[in-house]
Amino acid sequence: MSDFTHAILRKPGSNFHLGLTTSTLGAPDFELLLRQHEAYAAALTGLGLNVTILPALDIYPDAYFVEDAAVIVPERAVISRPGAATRDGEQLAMATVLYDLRPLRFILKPGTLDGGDVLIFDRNVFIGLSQRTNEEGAQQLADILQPSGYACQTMDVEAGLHLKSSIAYVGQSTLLLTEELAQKSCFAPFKKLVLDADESYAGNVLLINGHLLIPRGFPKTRNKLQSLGQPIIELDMSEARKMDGGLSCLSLRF
Ligand code: CIR
Repeated sequence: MSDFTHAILRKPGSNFHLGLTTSTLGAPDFELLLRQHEAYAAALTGLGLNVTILPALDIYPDAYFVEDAAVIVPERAVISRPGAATRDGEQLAMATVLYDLRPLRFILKPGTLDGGDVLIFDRNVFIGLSQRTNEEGAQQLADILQPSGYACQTMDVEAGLHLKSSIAYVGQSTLLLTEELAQKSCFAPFKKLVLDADESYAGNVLLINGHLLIPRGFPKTRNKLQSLGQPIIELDMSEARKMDGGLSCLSLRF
């Protein structure tokens, strides 16, 4: 899926620094995060998307990483069940937003699933088993999507927070991915652009309506992506990165 008409974002709250992170990049700056978030929203608007920005949800400091709360396909929205205890509840706030937009299904206990572990393009669904997504959650998602014609495969996430920390679909049957993921047999049918190890953060990019949104500051990845001939938009992601977030995490696109 790369043609979208809508995106849902949530404004970061001023207590966002209380969110989960493993980063050692230093203390994040709230004002700068807000500016980067606004630039992100403006980029999506500029690509023709109708962008909804939900208000900050202070009881869940990670809630602006809305991608984790749901998986949206044309047929339905699957409300996730976050694997991190401090995030469990964000999905219910998102369910109230998606209720009018799609028939809802829910990942249920003991399943856990974060949207960041779900890579969907065309009718392919790759689900990462991570610290956040367990086998039960992955199986529930597969059971929900397979009847609509989605081919679902699961794999272990051996590095990074989520599967999509290390892989993105960039169009033209091509994946941008780490060397480690490039070895997996499930990705054999696709063309590959392999990330340099020192630019692995740039594995989280977005293909939206024929344009690639990429994080600023990763010149080797930018050069690789230029070979595809699609317009590239660079966005500053320094502050979300300090909270283990990437470009895809900041929106739900559909
Ligand atoms: C967390 O650890 O859950 C947040 N601080 C970051 C979530 C990033 N989301 C994503 O990659 N989809």
